[in-house]
Amino acid sequence: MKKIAVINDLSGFGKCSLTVSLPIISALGLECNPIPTAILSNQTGFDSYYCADFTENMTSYIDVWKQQNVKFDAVLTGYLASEKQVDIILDFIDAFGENTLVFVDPVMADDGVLYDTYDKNLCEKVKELTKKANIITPNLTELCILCDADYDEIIKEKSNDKICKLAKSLLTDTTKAVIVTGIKDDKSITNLIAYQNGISVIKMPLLKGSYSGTGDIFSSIVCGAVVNGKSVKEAVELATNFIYCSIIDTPTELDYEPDGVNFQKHLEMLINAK
Ligand code: PXL
Repeated sequence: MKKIAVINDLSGFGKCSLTVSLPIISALGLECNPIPTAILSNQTGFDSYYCADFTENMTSYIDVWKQQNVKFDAVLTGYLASEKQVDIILDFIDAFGENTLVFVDPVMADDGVLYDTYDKNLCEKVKELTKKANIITPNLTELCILCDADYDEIIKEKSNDKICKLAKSLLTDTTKAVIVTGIKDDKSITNLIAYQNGISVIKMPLLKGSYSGTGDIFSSIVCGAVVNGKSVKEAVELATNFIYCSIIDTPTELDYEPDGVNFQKHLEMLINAK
């Protein structure tokens, strides 16, 4: 069975990070091998949380995998708890990275605001990590951080051309696709894929509110579907549809739903996509 090493946190509530990667990657018929970056009572968007940083344990954990000679078809990274974790991940990619696709979700911020445990220095390290990635999946805020662009200006201008230029500026010989998520206008939400030789635009009707974990669901589906042989565009279409159906299934009165989306009954969509 193909394997994906997922380096992300384990949050008890919030339907995000490893608690979504495990069922989603499994539903896609793949083995999800987790490396926790932190263990939290719940994700940091709740009023309070407890976070146990796993940095000091990660190397011993990975060393055992090195001795076991395992191979991965892909590595997917997400939420990081310290700058040192980037060095640990870079070493992991060097050790396991031959013929392994590297997906970096540069988790740092959303809606123009950094997540609670992120600061400028950690963002600089995330930038370093994205340079090793074959595919990156920033939301619009994270794209602006990666490109040193002004988020407020980008939101005001609402220019897909400008967003596209920023995304293309991150393409390299290593980074073959930049997928920018969550570009909103009055009626729709767009995911834009920038490749060396063009772009693809995947649109969905805009639904009210924002939800924890949708970025993690997105990166898990895109990574798993690409490992299963789908094109990046097909993978993004699958992820976009899955999230749309899951949000519709999540009744909330809140502008921001920290408990995430009810994705469970839609896993069938992923099982059948194999
Ligand atoms: O989904 C992003 C994310 C992942 N993990 C943790 C978070 C967040 C966003 O707030 O707090 C712990």
